[in-house]
Amino acid sequence: LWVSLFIFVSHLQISHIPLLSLCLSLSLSLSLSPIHPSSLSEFNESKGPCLAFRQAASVLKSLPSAVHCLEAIQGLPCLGEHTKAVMEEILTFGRSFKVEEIRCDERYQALKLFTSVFGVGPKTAEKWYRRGLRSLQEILTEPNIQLNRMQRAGFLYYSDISKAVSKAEAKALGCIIEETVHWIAPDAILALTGGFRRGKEYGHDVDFLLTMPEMGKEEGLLLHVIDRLKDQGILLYCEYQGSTFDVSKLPSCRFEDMDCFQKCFLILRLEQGQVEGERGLQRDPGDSRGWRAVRVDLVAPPVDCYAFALLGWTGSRQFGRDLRTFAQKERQMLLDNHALYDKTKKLCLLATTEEEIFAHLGLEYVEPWQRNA
Ligand code: 8DG
Ligand code: MN
Ligand code: MN
Repeated sequence: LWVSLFIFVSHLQISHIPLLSLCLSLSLSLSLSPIHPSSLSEFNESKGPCLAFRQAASVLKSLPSAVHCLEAIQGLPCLGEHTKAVMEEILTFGRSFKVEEIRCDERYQALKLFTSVFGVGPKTAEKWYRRGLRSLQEILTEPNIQLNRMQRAGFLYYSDISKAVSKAEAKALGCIIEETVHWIAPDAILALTGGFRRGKEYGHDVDFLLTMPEMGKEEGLLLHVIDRLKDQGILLYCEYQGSTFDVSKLPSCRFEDMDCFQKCFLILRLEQGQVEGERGLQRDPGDSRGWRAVRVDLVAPPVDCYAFALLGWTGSRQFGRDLRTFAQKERQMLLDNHALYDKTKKLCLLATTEEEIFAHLGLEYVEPWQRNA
């Protein structure tokens, strides 16, 4: 959401104001405030303001040139009254006062800060805010606060994992994961997913999908990989989730990007010497450690779901959302990370590649780099 709102305003090409935080505040504030009935009508169907802003950002992002006046966006879809009001303010005054007001809001600032910690979601952030806590230091020194394991790791590696991961760092991690996976199972199938598969220069983590060519063989793989990373001394944190996959529950009607695959959320230690272009370099003069902590996600679907999982985990979130909506509304099909179900034919359509999924949907293949909606 934040990124898309940033994109939304950045397409107005006004660079002298702190656009990112401006957008963050408006989006978060709107997402947290109860939706007034009158504002509901501004947004198609039951989508909240958050989703509406994301869609608006996506539309503006796809335009061939910058928007300099509101007339230029006439007739475009997904641009509601709220979006237009923000755009108008920015085009007229160079900034949005409503957004600035929210940006200065104490609650907004605290929630934004707290949720920036790995393992802290909106509920925990809200709880801490209600207890009068306002800074990370206060959280750490408050005796009555019990952090879970994930949050402790989040605080411990806070400065590293809140720094963007570069393409070179993602590549270096890709080599480590590939070596580890193939050392365990030479025939394992491994793919980079997430933002880096879409060609992004920076990301908040690095995502991978792994499976085995033979059904069921993937089951012990992920735990082996985790053990091997531990043996190499590079596993700083691991949150493992076993598979909750139940074939009898297909087709899924969840209609979101959650899935039941075996997965793990890791924090790995990446040596600077392993990153191309950074050999012998010291990224931060005050930092002589020579390594950084990086967030890595590994997902291990069974091979018959591989193409669907690849499509889902490649994202972007907005692209996935739009594709699922298209499947349902235009094709009467249910698409998720596991399968594609044809409601008319009452059967699951098989696919071993993403190309086949697009073909089932009657769409031309969309390359990963074109999925940055
Ligand atoms: P970033 O890391 O560069 O910030 O962006 P990203 O790579 O696009 O986002 P991500 O949060 O790492 O997630 C990668 C994609 O995976 C994203 O488009 C949404 C999708 N996805 C699923 N299921 C799940 C899930 O359970 N958790 C997360 N975090 N992402 C999921 O399909
Ligand atoms: Mn990612
Ligand atoms: Mn991820």
